[in-house]
Amino acid sequence: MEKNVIFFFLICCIILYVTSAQLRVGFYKSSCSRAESIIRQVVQKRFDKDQSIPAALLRMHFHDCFVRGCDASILIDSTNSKSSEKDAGPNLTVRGYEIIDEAKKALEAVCPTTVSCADIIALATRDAVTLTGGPTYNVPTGRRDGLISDVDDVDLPSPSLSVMDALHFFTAKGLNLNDMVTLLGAHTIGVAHCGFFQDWISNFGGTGKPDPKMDTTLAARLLRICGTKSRPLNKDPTVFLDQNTSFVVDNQFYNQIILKKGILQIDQQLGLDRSSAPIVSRFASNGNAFNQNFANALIKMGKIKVLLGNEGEIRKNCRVFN
Ligand code: HEM
Ligand SMILES: *[C@@H]1O[C@H](CO)[C@@H](O)[C@H](O)[C@H]1NC(C)=O
Ligand SMILES: CC(=O)N[C@H]1CO[C@H](CO)[C@@H](O)[C@@H]1O
Repeated sequence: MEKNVIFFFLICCIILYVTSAQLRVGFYKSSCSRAESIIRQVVQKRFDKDQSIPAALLRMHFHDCFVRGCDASILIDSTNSKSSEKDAGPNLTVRGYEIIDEAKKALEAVCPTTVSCADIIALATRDAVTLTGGPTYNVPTGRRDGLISDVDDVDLPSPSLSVMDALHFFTAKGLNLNDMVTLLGAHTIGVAHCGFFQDWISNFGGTGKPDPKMDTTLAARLLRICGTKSRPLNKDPTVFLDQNTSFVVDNQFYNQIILKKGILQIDQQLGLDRSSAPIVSRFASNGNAFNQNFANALIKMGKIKVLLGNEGEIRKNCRVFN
Protein backbone atom coordinates (compact mmCIF):
# COMPACT_ATOMS: atom_id res chain seq x y z
CA MET A 1 0.00 0.00 0.00
CA GLU A 2 2.69 2.46 1.07
CA LYS A 3 4.69 1.46 -1.97
CA ASN A 4 1.74 2.42 -4.16
CA VAL A 5 1.55 5.86 -2.57
CA ILE A 6 5.23 6.47 -3.16
CA PHE A 7 4.91 5.22 -6.71
CA PHE A 8 1.92 7.53 -7.29
CA PHE A 9 3.87 10.45 -5.85
CA LEU A 10 6.81 9.75 -8.14
CA ILE A 11 4.56 9.61 -11.19
CA CYS A 12 3.08 12.98 -10.21
CA CYS A 13 6.57 14.44 -9.87
CA ILE A 14 7.53 13.17 -13.30
CA ILE A 15 4.37 14.56 -14.87
CA LEU A 16 4.92 17.91 -13.15
CA TYR A 17 8.53 18.00 -14.30
CA VAL A 18 7.68 17.13 -17.90
CA THR A 19 4.84 19.66 -18.16
CA SER A 20 6.86 22.43 -16.54
CA ALA A 21 9.83 21.93 -18.83
CA GLN A 22 8.15 23.17 -21.97
CA LEU A 23 7.04 26.45 -23.43
CA ARG A 24 3.53 27.53 -22.54
CA VAL A 25 1.38 30.61 -23.00
CA GLY A 26 1.30 32.70 -19.84
CA PHE A 27 4.47 31.22 -18.29
CA TYR A 28 4.98 34.40 -16.22
CA LYS A 29 1.37 34.66 -15.04
CA SER A 30 2.22 34.00 -11.40
CA SER A 31 5.95 34.85 -11.32
CA CYS A 32 5.70 38.22 -13.09
CA SER A 33 2.12 38.96 -14.03
CA ARG A 34 2.94 42.28 -15.69
CA ALA A 35 5.76 40.89 -17.85
CA GLU A 36 3.92 40.90 -21.16
CA SER A 37 2.31 44.30 -20.64
CA ILE A 38 5.64 45.88 -19.62
CA ILE A 39 7.27 44.62 -22.80
CA ARG A 40 4.34 45.78 -24.91
CA GLN A 41 4.56 49.28 -23.44
CA VAL A 42 8.27 49.56 -24.19
CA VAL A 43 7.78 48.44 -27.80
CA GLN A 44 4.80 50.76 -28.24
CA LYS A 45 6.74 53.75 -26.87
CA ARG A 46 9.68 53.11 -29.21
CA PHE A 47 7.38 52.49 -32.14
CA ASP A 48 5.63 55.85 -31.58
CA LYS A 49 9.02 57.51 -32.22
CA ASP A 50 10.39 55.18 -34.87
CA GLN A 51 8.19 53.14 -37.20
CA SER A 52 11.12 51.04 -38.38
CA ILE A 53 11.45 49.30 -34.99
CA PRO A 54 9.23 46.29 -35.78
CA ALA A 55 11.49 45.24 -38.66
CA ALA A 56 14.51 45.41 -36.38
CA LEU A 57 12.88 43.13 -33.81
CA LEU A 58 11.65 40.60 -36.38
CA ARG A 59 15.08 40.22 -37.89
CA MET A 60 16.72 39.99 -34.47
CA HIS A 61 14.36 37.14 -33.52
CA PHE A 62 15.25 35.27 -36.73
CA HIS A 63 19.00 35.72 -36.27
CA ASP A 64 18.78 34.66 -32.64
CA CYS A 65 16.78 31.49 -33.31
CA PHE A 66 18.83 30.40 -36.33
CA VAL A 67 22.22 30.29 -34.65
CA ARG A 68 22.00 28.30 -31.40
CA GLY A 69 18.22 28.25 -30.98
CA CYS A 70 16.12 31.05 -29.45
CA ASP A 71 18.38 31.64 -26.46
CA ALA A 72 19.26 35.34 -26.72
CA SER A 73 22.84 34.47 -27.70
CA ILE A 74 22.62 37.29 -30.26
CA LEU A 75 22.41 39.88 -27.49
CA ILE A 76 25.77 39.10 -25.87
CA ASP A 77 28.39 41.82 -26.32
CA SER A 78 31.86 40.81 -27.48
CA THR A 79 34.72 41.13 -25.03
CA ASN A 80 38.43 41.71 -25.66
CA SER A 81 39.05 37.99 -25.60
CA LYS A 82 35.92 36.71 -27.33
CA SER A 83 33.92 37.78 -30.38
CA SER A 84 30.19 37.08 -29.97
CA GLU A 85 27.47 36.44 -32.59
CA LYS A 86 26.84 40.16 -32.95
CA ASP A 87 30.15 40.56 -34.75
CA ALA A 88 29.33 38.17 -37.61
CA GLY A 89 28.86 39.76 -41.03
CA PRO A 90 25.12 39.10 -41.48
CA ASN A 91 24.51 40.34 -37.95
CA LEU A 92 26.32 43.63 -38.27
CA THR A 93 23.18 45.41 -39.42
CA VAL A 94 20.86 43.88 -36.81
CA ARG A 95 19.36 46.73 -34.81
CA GLY A 96 17.11 47.24 -31.82
CA TYR A 97 19.33 45.96 -28.99
CA GLU A 98 18.50 49.02 -26.90
CA ILE A 99 14.78 48.15 -26.96
CA ILE A 100 15.52 44.79 -25.36
CA ASP A 101 17.76 46.56 -22.82
CA GLU A 102 14.96 48.96 -21.93
CA ALA A 103 12.42 46.18 -21.49
CA LYS A 104 14.89 44.15 -19.42
CA LYS A 105 15.58 47.11 -17.14
CA ALA A 106 11.87 47.69 -16.56
CA LEU A 107 11.33 43.99 -15.85
CA GLU A 108 14.28 43.68 -13.48
CA ALA A 109 12.82 46.55 -11.42
CA VAL A 110 9.56 44.65 -10.92
CA CYS A 111 10.61 40.99 -10.94
CA PRO A 112 14.38 40.48 -10.81
CA THR A 113 16.00 37.55 -12.68
CA THR A 114 12.62 36.16 -13.72
CA VAL A 115 11.94 36.98 -17.37
CA SER A 116 14.49 35.66 -19.84
CA CYS A 117 16.01 37.84 -22.56
CA ALA A 118 15.05 35.13 -25.07
CA ASP A 119 11.38 35.54 -24.10
CA ILE A 120 11.70 39.33 -24.28
CA ILE A 121 12.81 39.03 -27.92
CA ALA A 122 9.93 36.66 -28.77
CA LEU A 123 7.29 38.79 -27.02
CA ALA A 124 8.62 42.10 -28.35
CA THR A 125 8.59 40.63 -31.86
CA ARG A 126 4.97 39.56 -31.42
CA ASP A 127 4.03 43.07 -30.24
CA ALA A 128 5.92 44.60 -33.16
CA VAL A 129 4.07 42.42 -35.68
CA THR A 130 0.69 43.33 -34.18
CA LEU A 131 1.53 47.06 -34.05
CA THR A 132 2.37 47.02 -37.74
CA GLY A 133 -0.95 45.62 -38.91
CA GLY A 134 -0.03 41.95 -38.68
CA PRO A 135 -1.82 39.18 -36.76
CA THR A 136 -2.40 39.15 -32.99
CA TYR A 137 -1.27 35.89 -31.42
CA ASN A 138 -0.18 34.26 -28.18
CA VAL A 139 3.49 33.48 -27.69
CA PRO A 140 4.39 30.45 -25.59
CA THR A 141 7.10 31.47 -23.09
CA GLY A 142 9.49 29.85 -20.63
CA ARG A 143 12.69 30.11 -22.67
CA ARG A 144 15.98 30.33 -20.75
CA ASP A 145 19.02 32.34 -21.78
CA GLY A 146 22.02 30.59 -23.29
CA LEU A 147 25.54 30.52 -21.90
CA ILE A 148 27.39 30.63 -25.21
CA SER A 149 27.69 33.23 -27.97
CA ASP A 150 30.41 32.61 -30.51
CA VAL A 151 30.98 34.52 -33.75
CA ASP A 152 32.05 31.25 -35.41
CA ASP A 153 28.61 29.67 -34.81
CA VAL A 154 26.93 32.15 -37.14
CA ASP A 155 25.99 30.47 -40.40
CA LEU A 156 22.97 32.29 -41.85
CA PRO A 157 21.62 31.96 -45.40
CA SER A 158 22.88 34.48 -47.94
CA PRO A 159 20.38 36.47 -50.04
CA SER A 160 21.81 35.11 -53.30
CA LEU A 161 20.99 31.45 -52.58
CA SER A 162 18.52 29.43 -54.61
CA VAL A 163 15.25 28.44 -52.93
CA MET A 164 16.50 24.86 -52.50
CA ASP A 165 19.81 25.92 -50.98
CA ALA A 166 18.10 28.36 -48.62
CA LEU A 167 15.65 25.62 -47.68
CA HIS A 168 18.47 23.47 -46.29
CA PHE A 169 19.04 26.10 -43.59
CA PHE A 170 15.37 25.87 -42.62
CA THR A 171 14.97 22.09 -42.68
CA ALA A 172 18.08 21.88 -40.48
CA LYS A 173 16.02 23.79 -37.89
CA GLY A 174 12.91 21.64 -38.32
CA LEU A 175 11.10 24.12 -40.59
CA ASN A 176 9.63 23.23 -44.00
CA LEU A 177 9.20 24.98 -47.35
CA ASN A 178 5.85 26.49 -46.36
CA ASP A 179 7.41 27.86 -43.16
CA MET A 180 10.29 29.37 -45.14
CA VAL A 181 8.11 31.08 -47.75
CA THR A 182 5.87 32.36 -44.95
CA LEU A 183 8.72 33.60 -42.76
CA LEU A 184 10.38 35.39 -45.67
CA GLY A 185 7.11 37.35 -45.70
CA ALA A 186 8.79 39.24 -42.84
CA HIS A 187 10.40 41.16 -45.71
CA THR A 188 7.03 42.90 -45.95
CA ILE A 189 8.65 45.50 -43.67
CA GLY A 190 12.17 46.81 -43.20
CA VAL A 191 15.09 47.69 -45.38
CA ALA A 192 18.11 46.19 -47.11
CA HIS A 193 21.48 47.84 -47.65
CA CYS A 194 22.57 48.04 -51.26
CA GLY A 195 25.55 45.80 -50.52
CA PHE A 196 23.18 42.83 -50.13
CA PHE A 197 21.72 43.06 -53.64
CA GLN A 198 24.13 45.22 -55.63
CA ASP A 199 25.64 42.42 -57.69
CA TRP A 200 22.22 41.25 -58.69
CA ILE A 201 21.06 44.64 -59.94
CA SER A 202 24.29 45.81 -61.56
CA ASN A 203 26.18 42.79 -62.76
CA PHE A 204 23.95 39.74 -62.92
CA GLY A 205 25.97 36.65 -63.79
CA GLY A 206 28.87 38.87 -64.87
CA THR A 207 26.80 40.48 -67.66
CA GLY A 208 27.26 44.03 -66.38
CA LYS A 209 23.47 44.34 -66.45
CA PRO A 210 20.63 43.77 -63.97
CA ASP A 211 18.90 40.41 -63.81
CA PRO A 212 16.31 40.53 -66.63
CA LYS A 213 13.87 38.88 -64.23
CA MET A 214 13.66 42.12 -62.25
CA ASP A 215 11.24 44.89 -63.21
CA THR A 216 13.34 47.21 -65.40
CA THR A 217 12.04 50.47 -63.93
CA LEU A 218 12.81 49.26 -60.43
CA ALA A 219 16.25 48.00 -61.46
CA ALA A 220 17.07 51.40 -62.96
CA ARG A 221 15.87 53.19 -59.85
CA LEU A 222 17.92 50.92 -57.58
CA LEU A 223 21.00 51.57 -59.72
CA ARG A 224 20.51 55.31 -59.27
CA ILE A 225 20.24 54.86 -55.49
CA CYS A 226 23.02 52.33 -55.03
CA GLY A 227 25.49 52.83 -57.85
CA THR A 228 27.36 49.72 -58.95
CA LYS A 229 29.70 47.62 -56.86
CA SER A 230 32.75 48.98 -58.66
CA ARG A 231 31.38 52.52 -58.49
CA PRO A 232 29.31 52.65 -55.28
CA LEU A 233 27.62 55.89 -54.33
CA ASN A 234 29.16 57.23 -51.11
CA LYS A 235 27.81 55.30 -48.08
CA ASP A 236 25.72 52.12 -48.24
CA PRO A 237 22.14 53.34 -48.68
CA THR A 238 19.06 51.28 -47.89
CA VAL A 239 15.84 50.61 -49.78
CA PHE A 240 12.52 49.18 -48.61
CA LEU A 241 12.18 45.41 -48.99
CA ASP A 242 8.46 45.87 -49.74
CA GLN A 243 8.19 48.64 -52.29
CA ASN A 244 4.44 49.10 -51.82
CA THR A 245 3.38 48.98 -48.15
CA SER A 246 6.81 49.34 -46.55
CA PHE A 247 5.64 49.76 -42.95
CA VAL A 248 2.75 47.29 -42.90
CA VAL A 249 2.88 43.58 -42.13
CA ASP A 250 0.61 42.36 -44.92
CA ASN A 251 0.68 40.18 -48.04
CA GLN A 252 1.83 42.96 -50.40
CA PHE A 253 5.36 41.54 -50.30
CA TYR A 254 4.06 38.56 -52.30
CA ASN A 255 2.26 40.76 -54.80
CA GLN A 256 5.49 42.71 -55.30
CA ILE A 257 7.33 39.46 -56.03
CA ILE A 258 4.75 38.60 -58.69
CA LEU A 259 5.30 42.07 -60.17
CA LYS A 260 9.07 41.26 -60.31
CA LYS A 261 9.77 43.87 -57.64
CA GLY A 262 11.45 41.72 -55.02
CA ILE A 263 14.58 43.50 -53.72
CA LEU A 264 16.64 40.53 -52.58
CA GLN A 265 17.48 37.78 -55.03
CA ILE A 266 16.07 35.13 -52.68
CA ASP A 267 12.76 37.02 -52.44
CA GLN A 268 12.42 37.13 -56.23
CA GLN A 269 13.44 33.46 -56.45
CA LEU A 270 10.44 32.51 -54.29
CA GLY A 271 8.17 33.61 -57.13
CA LEU A 272 10.19 31.78 -59.79
CA ASP A 273 11.00 28.43 -58.22
CA ARG A 274 8.39 25.79 -59.06
CA SER A 275 8.23 24.61 -55.46
CA SER A 276 7.58 27.98 -53.83
CA ALA A 277 5.70 29.87 -56.57
CA PRO A 278 2.28 28.35 -55.71
CA ILE A 279 2.67 29.42 -52.07
CA VAL A 280 3.59 32.94 -53.20
CA SER A 281 0.48 33.09 -55.41
CA ARG A 282 -1.75 31.87 -52.62
CA PHE A 283 -0.49 34.45 -50.12
CA ALA A 284 -0.58 37.21 -52.74
CA SER A 285 -4.28 36.65 -53.27
CA ASN A 286 -5.24 35.79 -49.69
CA GLY A 287 -4.10 38.16 -46.95
CA ASN A 288 -5.88 36.19 -44.22
CA ALA A 289 -4.09 32.99 -45.17
CA PHE A 290 -0.77 34.84 -44.94
CA ASN A 291 -1.63 36.38 -41.55
CA GLN A 292 -2.58 33.04 -40.06
CA ASN A 293 0.41 31.20 -41.49
CA PHE A 294 2.75 34.00 -40.45
CA ALA A 295 1.66 33.85 -36.80
CA ASN A 296 1.99 30.05 -36.77
CA ALA A 297 5.38 30.10 -38.48
CA LEU A 298 6.72 32.70 -36.04
CA ILE A 299 5.54 30.58 -33.11
CA LYS A 300 7.24 27.56 -34.69
CA MET A 301 10.46 29.50 -35.32
CA GLY A 302 10.34 30.70 -31.71
CA LYS A 303 10.56 27.11 -30.49
CA ILE A 304 13.82 26.24 -32.24
CA LYS A 305 16.13 24.49 -29.76
CA VAL A 306 14.94 26.50 -26.76
CA LEU A 307 16.49 26.02 -23.33
CA LEU A 308 13.95 24.99 -20.68
CA GLY A 309 13.58 24.17 -17.00
CA ASN A 310 16.96 24.49 -15.34
CA GLU A 311 18.98 24.82 -18.52
CA GLY A 312 20.92 28.03 -19.14
CA GLU A 313 20.09 30.97 -16.92
CA ILE A 314 17.93 34.08 -16.62
CA ARG A 315 20.29 36.92 -17.43
CA LYS A 316 20.16 40.09 -15.34
CA ASN A 317 21.64 42.10 -18.19
CA CYS A 318 20.88 40.78 -21.66
CA ARG A 319 24.31 41.78 -22.98
CA VAL A 320 26.40 39.76 -20.50
CA PHE A 321 26.26 36.31 -18.92
CA ASN A 322 25.50 36.41 -15.18
C1 HEM B 1 16.66 32.75 -46.58
C2 HEM B 1 16.38 33.50 -45.56
C3 HEM B 1 16.70 34.95 -45.41
C4 HEM B 1 17.64 35.71 -46.03
C5 HEM B 1 18.68 35.29 -47.05
C6 HEM B 1 17.49 37.07 -45.53
C7 HEM B 1 18.28 38.13 -45.89
C8 HEM B 1 18.10 39.43 -45.47
C9 HEM B 1 18.93 40.54 -45.85
C10 HEM B 1 20.17 40.45 -46.71
C11 HEM B 1 18.42 41.65 -45.28
C12 HEM B 1 18.96 43.07 -45.37
C13 HEM B 1 19.75 43.40 -44.14
C14 HEM B 1 20.36 44.78 -44.16
O1 HEM B 1 20.68 45.30 -45.22
O2 HEM B 1 20.54 45.36 -43.09
C15 HEM B 1 17.25 41.25 -44.54
C16 HEM B 1 16.45 42.11 -43.83
C17 HEM B 1 15.40 41.70 -43.05
N1 HEM B 1 15.04 40.40 -42.78
FE1 HEM B 1 15.69 38.75 -43.75
N2 HEM B 1 16.46 37.09 -44.64
C18 HEM B 1 15.96 35.83 -44.53
C19 HEM B 1 14.93 35.43 -43.71
C20 HEM B 1 14.28 36.23 -42.81
C21 HEM B 1 13.36 35.77 -41.80
C22 HEM B 1 12.98 34.32 -41.57
C23 HEM B 1 12.94 36.87 -41.13
C24 HEM B 1 11.99 36.97 -39.96
C25 HEM B 1 11.06 36.10 -39.65
C26 HEM B 1 13.57 38.02 -41.73
C27 HEM B 1 13.34 39.32 -41.38
C28 HEM B 1 13.97 40.42 -41.93
C29 HEM B 1 13.59 41.80 -41.67
C30 HEM B 1 12.41 42.26 -40.83
C31 HEM B 1 14.50 42.60 -42.35
C32 HEM B 1 14.58 44.14 -42.32
C33 HEM B 1 15.52 44.55 -41.21
C34 HEM B 1 15.61 46.03 -40.95
O3 HEM B 1 14.82 46.82 -41.48
O4 HEM B 1 16.52 46.40 -40.18
N3 HEM B 1 14.40 37.60 -42.73
N4 HEM B 1 17.08 39.90 -44.66
C1 LIG C 1 -0.37 48.41 -52.93
O1 LIG C 1 -1.08 47.96 -51.80
C2 LIG C 1 -2.44 48.33 -51.78
C3 LIG C 1 -2.99 48.05 -50.39
O2 LIG C 1 -2.78 46.73 -50.00
C4 LIG C 1 -3.13 47.60 -52.92
O3 LIG C 1 -4.50 47.88 -52.91
C5 LIG C 1 -2.51 48.06 -54.22
O4 LIG C 1 -3.03 47.33 -55.29
C6 LIG C 1 -0.99 47.87 -54.21
N1 LIG C 1 -0.39 48.54 -55.35
C7 LIG C 1 0.58 48.00 -56.09
C8 LIG C 1 1.12 48.82 -57.19
O5 LIG C 1 1.02 46.89 -55.87
C1 LIG D 1 27.57 38.32 -45.72
C2 LIG D 1 28.66 38.22 -44.72
O1 LIG D 1 29.23 39.21 -44.32
N1 LIG D 1 28.95 37.00 -44.29
C3 LIG D 1 29.91 36.74 -43.24
C4 LIG D 1 29.16 36.31 -42.00
O2 LIG D 1 29.96 35.95 -40.95
C5 LIG D 1 30.77 34.85 -41.26
C6 LIG D 1 31.46 34.44 -39.99
O3 LIG D 1 31.98 35.55 -39.32
C7 LIG D 1 31.71 35.23 -42.42
O4 LIG D 1 32.53 34.14 -42.76
C8 LIG D 1 30.87 35.65 -43.63
O5 LIG D 1 31.67 36.09 -44.69
